[in-house]
Amino acid sequence: MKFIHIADLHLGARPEAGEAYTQKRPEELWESVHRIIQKCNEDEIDLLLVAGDVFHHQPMLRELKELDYLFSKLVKTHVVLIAGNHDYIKGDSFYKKFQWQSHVHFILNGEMSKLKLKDISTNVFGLSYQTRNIEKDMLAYHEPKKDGNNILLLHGGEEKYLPVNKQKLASLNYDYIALGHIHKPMILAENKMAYAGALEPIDRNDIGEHGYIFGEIKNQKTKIRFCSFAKRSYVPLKLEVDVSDTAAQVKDKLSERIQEGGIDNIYKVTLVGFREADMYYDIAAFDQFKNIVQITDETKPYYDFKKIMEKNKDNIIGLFIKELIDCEEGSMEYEALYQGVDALMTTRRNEA
Ligand SMILES: [Mn+2]
Repeated sequence: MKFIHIADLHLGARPEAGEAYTQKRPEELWESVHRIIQKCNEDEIDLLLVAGDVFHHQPMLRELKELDYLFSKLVKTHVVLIAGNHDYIKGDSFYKKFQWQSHVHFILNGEMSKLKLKDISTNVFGLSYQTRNIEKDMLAYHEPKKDGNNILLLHGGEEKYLPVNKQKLASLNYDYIALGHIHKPMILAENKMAYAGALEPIDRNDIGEHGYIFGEIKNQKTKIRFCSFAKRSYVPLKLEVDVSDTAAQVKDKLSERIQEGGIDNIYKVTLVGFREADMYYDIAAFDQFKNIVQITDETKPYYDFKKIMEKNKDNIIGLFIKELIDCEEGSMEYEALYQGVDALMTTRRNEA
């Protein structure tokens, strides 16, 4: 039995993705689901698990129709979905009465339920959020009966979002536990329990790779692995600036690094290192590919203490440096020297 486990599709979300991509991003979330469906067909997947937060908000009826249409392209794959905290089954939720195609199974129940898929001899256990939060651990931790493959589908696992005892969970005799809610993909128990992570990163904090979990249960043994699949990633990029760099040089260095990392990705840039004390960067101009969502300048002005001391023999700056210049680089005294000179030089620059 081959399965693909995805989670946190957040359809309907509008992730910030830089000037270049923000507009297309909502549609890309849908395209990714479409690509997963093609993948299911190519790899002859038996079961597609969707571990909650299918939609970013209460789904509209037309959105459910769109999704059901995409699922109609599946050739042999069953789909099992649950609602998470974002798309919980509100009183008037369209989820309640929606008629999915026969191979699409939405577990609407707020209590743990069992869905039997006879033709692939697999049971999927799960529940859907009926409210924005689930404060209590709702799991009974009873072992499923061994009448086929048993899979547990859950959304949450942290305070206010279905807190569960993960160790206890992993010790139960499920063949696989498919988790959603945490956007970072994480295998919590080898070949047993995993967060698929958001299929596509949804905001700038969803850094790193995103995709799905592929799994296979064969002779009562489960094997899983994470597969990278997202169209774009949020990439943290630390750029070391050299004291001899001009602003244009820094800009070129940054462009090079972004091209290496792929211009399709979205960047969170931090400039570090030392710059000339009177160097000025027009940070906005550094966003050449319009794919930077954050740029932080943590560079520090460089001071040649000896030179400054000699030029300031007769004033407080010179005297201050003289006091501390023999200290070891990296020591507390050195830090005091740097901070002191920086404060004095900044004051002087501002007065000039
Ligand atoms: Mn969630």
